[in-house]
Amino acid sequence: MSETWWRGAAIYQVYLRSFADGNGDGIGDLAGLRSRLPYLSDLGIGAIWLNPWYPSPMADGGYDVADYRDIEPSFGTLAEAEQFIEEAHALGIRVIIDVVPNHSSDQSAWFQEALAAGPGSAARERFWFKDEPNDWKSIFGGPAWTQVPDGQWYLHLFAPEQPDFNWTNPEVHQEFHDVLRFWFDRGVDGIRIDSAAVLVKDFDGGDPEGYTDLAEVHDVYRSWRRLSDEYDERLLIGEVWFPDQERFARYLRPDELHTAFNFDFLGSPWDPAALRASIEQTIATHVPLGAPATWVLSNHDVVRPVTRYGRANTSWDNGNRRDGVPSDLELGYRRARAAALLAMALPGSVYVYQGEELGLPEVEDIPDELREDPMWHRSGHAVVGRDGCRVPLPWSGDETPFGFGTGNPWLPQPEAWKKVTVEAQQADLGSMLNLYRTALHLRREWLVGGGITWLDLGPEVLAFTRESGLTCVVNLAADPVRLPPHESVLLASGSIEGDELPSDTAVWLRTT
Ligand code: TEU
Ligand code: CA
Repeated sequence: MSETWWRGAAIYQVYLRSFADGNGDGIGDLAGLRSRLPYLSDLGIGAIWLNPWYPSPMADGGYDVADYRDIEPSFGTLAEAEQFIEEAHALGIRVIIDVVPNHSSDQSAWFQEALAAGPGSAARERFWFKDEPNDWKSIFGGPAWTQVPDGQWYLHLFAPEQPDFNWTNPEVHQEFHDVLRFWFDRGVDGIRIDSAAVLVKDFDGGDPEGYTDLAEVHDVYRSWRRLSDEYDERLLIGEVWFPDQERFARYLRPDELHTAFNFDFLGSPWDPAALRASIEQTIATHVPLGAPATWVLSNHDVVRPVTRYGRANTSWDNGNRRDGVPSDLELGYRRARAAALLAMALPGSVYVYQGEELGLPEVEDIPDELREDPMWHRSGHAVVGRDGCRVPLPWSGDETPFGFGTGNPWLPQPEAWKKVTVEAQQADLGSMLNLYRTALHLRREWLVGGGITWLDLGPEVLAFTRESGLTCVVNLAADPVRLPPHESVLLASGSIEGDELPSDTAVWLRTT
């Protein structure tokens, strides 16, 4: 099998409205991203995945797409997006965009047409309009149905501003084929498929989750794979949240998606047995399929690792975010550094969510009136939601907006972030940023291809060797552990004294 770029890539996730603001309106945009491409190139990443960049009323941070063939005006223009793709390519960086096939925006042309055309019309058949709703609940809280003035109800698994498409309608299939072509023709290298497992619905089975992983959803991805195979080296990556590895694996069959996010690893607690089990299970699932594993520690939906790993319960659970649960951030930071070296040493591709490389914690004190996440609003304020991992990045300087732009950022940045700006961290050899940068560069040289061989350094230590001769050791025990024989230390997440690796520390050793 040929080694395509995505098999071992380090993929950097850009949440555009919080990355860098080029025009001073407080919202990140393409101009800001383009101006920071040298930063990303220097960091050593191979690809960028951007969250949705389409015109959107932003009821769910852009996951309510009004037009799949254009760019959100506050982000820039289609011409700028094309320039960005070209500039990224010139730096050897691939571009992955987000496609949202489960739902659109209530402001999309199709949904507006459906509202106007009325019950029984062909336009309504592109969505799920019913005379009577069932008892399904929205993933963001509240009912999954909203009534329109003529009395019909439409389905939205997420916010009411996100009506679900009817995937039994061939027009919907055709539309998304056209959308994929539209972007592949513009040089996009990959598609991240949002909420990939919930497209197909079964209203008659009486199952309260009659939308999760229905057999027909695989037909959609088989046809997408045929389409992407007409192009050169394009990647399809699915957002598939499943504890069940067998069902997860079905998305990675050779005629379906190339990869899917490894949320099992993300959700694993900072515990040696749990992490080892997750790694082994991941590899066991992927190897027979010939699909590369992905290693993910964070994204725009989950509490930042520094905060997660400093809590008493270090696992991640979508249904219980533990917002506001106290965290020992110093401990969390140490562990997040070690976790980064672990994730980057494993075979497959690795995802880095913007700000992870700066060691940013979750921002937990956003004033309620500034919160935007529909999870917060739809849950009746019972769930704080995801704004805390979406705060605009600190780039430089001593006060907000910390070089993010010139205007007031759309979410406030903590004052303490003056210590963790890109500028401050660049000057500090021991910073998280320099750890990530060094690791990402070493990874290109040392960590391509092959599997892992476990070393036994006791039950509380994760240790494995890659075919290149790099050995990764992570100490999850309370006490230091003696390092195995090695030629040199390539990189460590904390200070090593003699041959002793301290608790919650990881090291990359050269062993041959
Ligand atoms: O997330 C899908 C999903 O199932 C989420 O609801 C997840 O369970 C939630 O964020 C809890 O952490 C995708 C996107 O990643 C997310 O940002 C969108 O809000 C959602 O789809 C709807 O498009
Ligand atoms: Ca802007």
